[in-house]
Amino acid sequence: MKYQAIIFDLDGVIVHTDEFHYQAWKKIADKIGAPFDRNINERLRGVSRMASLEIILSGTDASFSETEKQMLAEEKNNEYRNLLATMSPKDVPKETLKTLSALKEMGVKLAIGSSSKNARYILERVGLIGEFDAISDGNNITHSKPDPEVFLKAAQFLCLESAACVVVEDAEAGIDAAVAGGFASAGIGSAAKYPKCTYSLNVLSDLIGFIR
Ligand code: B16
Ligand code: MG
Repeated sequence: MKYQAIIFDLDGVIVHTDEFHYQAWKKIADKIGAPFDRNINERLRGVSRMASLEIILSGTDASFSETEKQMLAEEKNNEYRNLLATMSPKDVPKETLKTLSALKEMGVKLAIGSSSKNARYILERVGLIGEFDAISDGNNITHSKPDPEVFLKAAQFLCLESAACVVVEDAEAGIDAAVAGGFASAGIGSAAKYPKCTYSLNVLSDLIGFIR
Protein backbone atom coordinates (compact mmCIF):
# COMPACT_ATOMS: atom_id res chain seq x y z
CA MET A 1 0.00 0.00 0.00
CA LYS A 2 1.35 3.48 -0.94
CA TYR A 3 -0.25 5.20 2.07
CA GLN A 4 -1.18 4.15 5.58
CA ALA A 5 -3.88 6.75 6.26
CA ILE A 6 -6.41 9.08 4.68
CA ILE A 7 -7.17 12.45 6.29
CA PHE A 8 -10.58 13.65 5.12
CA ASP A 9 -11.78 17.21 5.13
CA LEU A 10 -15.39 17.19 6.43
CA ASP A 11 -17.51 19.96 4.89
CA GLY A 12 -17.81 19.31 1.15
CA VAL A 13 -16.02 15.94 1.26
CA ILE A 14 -17.68 13.60 3.79
CA VAL A 15 -21.02 15.49 4.00
CA HIS A 16 -22.58 18.45 2.19
CA THR A 17 -22.82 20.96 5.01
CA ASP A 18 -21.42 23.54 2.52
CA GLU A 19 -25.02 24.34 1.49
CA PHE A 20 -25.88 25.13 5.14
CA HIS A 21 -22.85 27.45 5.43
CA TYR A 22 -24.11 29.26 2.32
CA GLN A 23 -27.65 29.67 3.68
CA ALA A 24 -26.47 30.87 7.10
CA TRP A 25 -23.97 33.39 5.68
CA LYS A 26 -26.56 34.61 3.13
CA LYS A 27 -28.90 35.54 5.98
CA ILE A 28 -26.17 37.55 7.75
CA ALA A 29 -24.94 39.22 4.53
CA ASP A 30 -28.50 40.26 3.57
CA LYS A 31 -29.06 41.68 7.04
CA ILE A 32 -25.99 43.94 6.87
CA GLY A 33 -26.39 44.72 3.15
CA ALA A 34 -23.18 42.97 2.05
CA PRO A 35 -23.12 41.42 -1.43
CA PHE A 36 -23.09 37.62 -1.23
CA ASP A 37 -23.66 34.94 -3.84
CA ARG A 38 -22.48 31.42 -4.62
CA ASN A 39 -19.27 32.70 -6.25
CA ILE A 40 -18.28 34.58 -3.08
CA ASN A 41 -19.32 31.51 -1.08
CA GLU A 42 -16.73 29.43 -3.00
CA ARG A 43 -14.01 31.58 -1.41
CA LEU A 44 -15.18 30.53 2.07
CA ARG A 45 -14.51 26.80 1.55
CA GLY A 46 -12.15 25.49 4.23
CA VAL A 47 -11.62 29.02 5.60
CA SER A 48 -12.25 29.66 9.33
CA ARG A 49 -15.45 31.35 10.57
CA MET A 50 -13.83 34.72 11.33
CA ALA A 51 -11.79 34.73 8.10
CA SER A 52 -15.03 33.94 6.21
CA LEU A 53 -16.72 36.94 7.85
CA GLU A 54 -13.81 39.19 6.84
CA ILE A 55 -14.20 38.07 3.20
CA ILE A 56 -17.91 38.96 3.32
CA LEU A 57 -17.28 42.31 5.02
CA SER A 58 -14.65 43.22 2.42
CA GLY A 59 -17.58 43.64 -0.02
CA THR A 60 -19.13 46.50 1.96
CA ASP A 61 -17.94 50.00 2.92
CA ALA A 62 -19.51 49.75 6.38
CA SER A 63 -17.13 49.26 9.29
CA PHE A 64 -17.74 46.97 12.24
CA SER A 65 -16.09 46.85 15.66
CA GLU A 66 -14.48 43.63 16.92
CA THR A 67 -17.48 43.13 19.24
CA GLU A 68 -19.93 43.53 16.35
CA LYS A 69 -17.90 41.07 14.27
CA GLN A 70 -17.99 38.53 17.10
CA MET A 71 -21.77 38.99 17.33
CA LEU A 72 -22.23 38.50 13.57
CA ALA A 73 -20.08 35.35 13.65
CA GLU A 74 -22.07 34.01 16.59
CA GLU A 75 -25.37 34.77 14.85
CA LYS A 76 -24.15 32.95 11.74
CA ASN A 77 -23.10 29.97 13.85
CA ASN A 78 -26.52 29.83 15.54
CA GLU A 79 -28.24 29.83 12.12
CA TYR A 80 -25.80 27.17 10.91
CA ARG A 81 -26.33 24.95 13.96
CA ASN A 82 -30.12 25.17 13.56
CA LEU A 83 -29.62 23.74 10.06
CA LEU A 84 -27.17 21.10 11.34
CA ALA A 85 -29.78 20.01 13.90
CA THR A 86 -31.94 18.76 11.00
CA MET A 87 -29.20 16.33 9.88
CA SER A 88 -29.37 12.57 10.38
CA PRO A 89 -27.56 9.47 9.04
CA LYS A 90 -29.59 9.72 5.82
CA ASP A 91 -27.53 12.83 4.94
CA VAL A 92 -24.38 10.76 4.45
CA PRO A 93 -23.99 10.08 0.71
CA LYS A 94 -23.86 6.35 -0.20
CA GLU A 95 -20.57 7.11 -1.96
CA THR A 96 -19.07 8.23 1.39
CA LEU A 97 -20.24 5.09 3.23
CA LYS A 98 -18.99 2.81 0.45
CA THR A 99 -15.57 4.49 0.36
CA LEU A 100 -15.04 4.50 4.13
CA SER A 101 -15.92 0.84 4.45
CA ALA A 102 -13.69 -0.20 1.50
CA LEU A 103 -10.74 1.72 2.99
CA LYS A 104 -11.28 0.10 6.38
CA GLU A 105 -11.26 -3.33 4.79
CA MET A 106 -7.93 -2.44 3.18
CA GLY A 107 -6.54 -1.67 6.66
CA VAL A 108 -6.07 2.04 6.01
CA LYS A 109 -6.41 4.42 9.00
CA LEU A 110 -9.07 7.13 8.67
CA ALA A 111 -8.95 10.65 10.11
CA ILE A 112 -10.81 13.96 9.89
CA GLY A 113 -8.96 17.24 9.25
CA SER A 114 -11.58 20.01 9.37
CA SER A 115 -11.41 23.75 10.08
CA SER A 116 -14.85 23.53 11.68
CA LYS A 117 -15.48 23.91 15.41
CA ASN A 118 -18.73 22.01 14.75
CA ALA A 119 -17.02 18.93 13.27
CA ARG A 120 -17.75 16.56 16.16
CA TYR A 121 -21.37 17.72 16.38
CA ILE A 122 -21.83 17.09 12.63
CA LEU A 123 -20.23 13.63 12.88
CA GLU A 124 -22.51 12.78 15.81
CA ARG A 125 -25.65 13.97 13.97
CA VAL A 126 -24.89 11.83 10.92
CA GLY A 127 -23.73 8.78 12.92
CA LEU A 128 -20.08 8.80 11.75
CA ILE A 129 -18.38 9.86 14.99
CA GLY A 130 -17.12 6.32 15.68
CA GLU A 131 -15.78 5.70 12.17
CA PHE A 132 -12.50 7.65 12.45
CA ASP A 133 -9.22 6.78 14.18
CA ALA A 134 -8.50 10.49 14.81
CA ILE A 135 -10.37 13.79 14.60
CA SER A 136 -8.47 17.06 14.18
CA ASP A 137 -10.74 20.12 13.92
CA GLY A 138 -11.15 23.85 14.50
CA ASN A 139 -10.94 23.33 18.27
CA ASN A 140 -7.37 21.98 18.30
CA ILE A 141 -5.69 24.52 16.00
CA THR A 142 -4.54 28.12 16.17
CA HIS A 143 -3.96 28.56 12.41
CA SER A 144 -6.62 27.69 9.84
CA LYS A 145 -6.12 26.32 6.29
CA PRO A 146 -4.05 27.15 4.17
CA ASP A 147 -1.80 26.64 7.22
CA PRO A 148 -1.09 22.88 7.49
CA GLU A 149 -1.66 22.72 11.29
CA VAL A 150 -5.00 20.85 11.18
CA PHE A 151 -3.53 18.07 9.00
CA LEU A 152 -0.22 17.90 10.89
CA LYS A 153 -2.22 17.43 14.12
CA ALA A 154 -4.29 14.67 12.48
CA ALA A 155 -1.10 12.86 11.41
CA GLN A 156 0.32 13.34 14.90
CA PHE A 157 -2.88 11.87 16.45
CA LEU A 158 -2.40 8.84 14.16
CA CYS A 159 1.33 8.65 15.05
CA LEU A 160 2.23 8.86 11.34
CA GLU A 161 4.47 11.05 9.18
CA SER A 162 2.89 13.32 6.55
CA ALA A 163 4.39 11.19 3.76
CA ALA A 164 2.30 8.21 4.91
CA CYS A 165 -1.02 10.11 4.55
CA VAL A 166 -3.23 11.47 1.75
CA VAL A 167 -5.39 14.54 2.44
CA VAL A 168 -8.77 14.68 0.66
CA GLU A 169 -10.08 18.22 0.11
CA ASP A 170 -12.77 20.21 -1.73
CA ALA A 171 -11.07 23.58 -1.09
CA GLU A 172 -8.02 25.13 -2.76
CA ALA A 173 -7.03 26.47 0.69
CA GLY A 174 -7.11 22.85 1.92
CA ILE A 175 -4.92 21.58 -0.94
CA ASP A 176 -2.45 24.42 -0.22
CA ALA A 177 -2.44 23.31 3.44
CA ALA A 178 -1.74 19.71 2.43
CA VAL A 179 1.16 20.75 0.17
CA ALA A 180 2.59 22.98 2.94
CA GLY A 181 2.47 20.04 5.36
CA GLY A 182 4.24 17.62 3.01
CA PHE A 183 1.12 15.51 2.33
CA ALA A 184 -0.08 13.98 -0.92
CA SER A 185 -3.49 15.46 -1.74
CA ALA A 186 -6.66 14.40 -3.55
CA GLY A 187 -8.94 17.16 -4.82
CA ILE A 188 -12.68 16.64 -5.22
CA GLY A 189 -15.48 18.99 -6.33
CA SER A 190 -14.23 22.57 -6.54
CA ALA A 191 -10.62 21.46 -5.87
CA ALA A 192 -10.51 18.60 -8.41
CA LYS A 193 -9.10 20.84 -11.16
CA TYR A 194 -6.63 22.64 -8.90
CA PRO A 195 -3.18 22.00 -10.43
CA LYS A 196 -1.53 21.53 -7.01
CA CYS A 197 -3.52 18.30 -6.32
CA THR A 198 -1.54 15.07 -6.40
CA TYR A 199 -4.70 13.20 -7.44
CA SER A 200 -7.97 14.39 -8.92
CA LEU A 201 -11.22 12.62 -7.93
CA ASN A 202 -14.51 12.56 -9.83
CA VAL A 203 -16.12 10.60 -7.00
CA LEU A 204 -14.79 9.78 -3.53
CA SER A 205 -14.28 6.07 -4.27
CA ASP A 206 -11.72 6.97 -7.00
CA LEU A 207 -9.40 7.30 -4.01
CA ILE A 208 -9.24 3.53 -3.59
CA GLY A 209 -7.40 3.07 -6.89
CA PHE A 210 -4.86 5.79 -6.06
CA ILE A 211 -3.72 4.51 -2.68
CA ARG A 212 -2.97 0.87 -3.54
P1 B16 B 1 -17.27 26.52 11.72
P2 B16 B 1 -13.95 22.05 6.46
C1 B16 B 1 -14.85 24.49 7.07
O1 B16 B 1 -14.99 23.09 7.14
C2 B16 B 1 -15.85 25.06 6.07
O2 B16 B 1 -15.54 24.63 4.74
C3 B16 B 1 -15.81 26.58 6.11
O3 B16 B 1 -16.79 27.10 5.22
C4 B16 B 1 -16.10 27.04 7.55
O4 B16 B 1 -16.04 28.47 7.64
C5 B16 B 1 -15.07 26.41 8.49
O5 B16 B 1 -15.13 25.00 8.38
C6 B16 B 1 -15.32 26.78 9.93
O6 B16 B 1 -16.54 26.20 10.33
O7 B16 B 1 -17.88 27.89 11.60
O8 B16 B 1 -18.30 25.42 11.84
O9 B16 B 1 -16.22 26.44 12.81
O10 B16 B 1 -14.17 22.17 4.97
O11 B16 B 1 -12.54 22.44 6.88
O12 B16 B 1 -14.39 20.72 7.01
MG1 MG C 1 -14.20 21.44 2.90
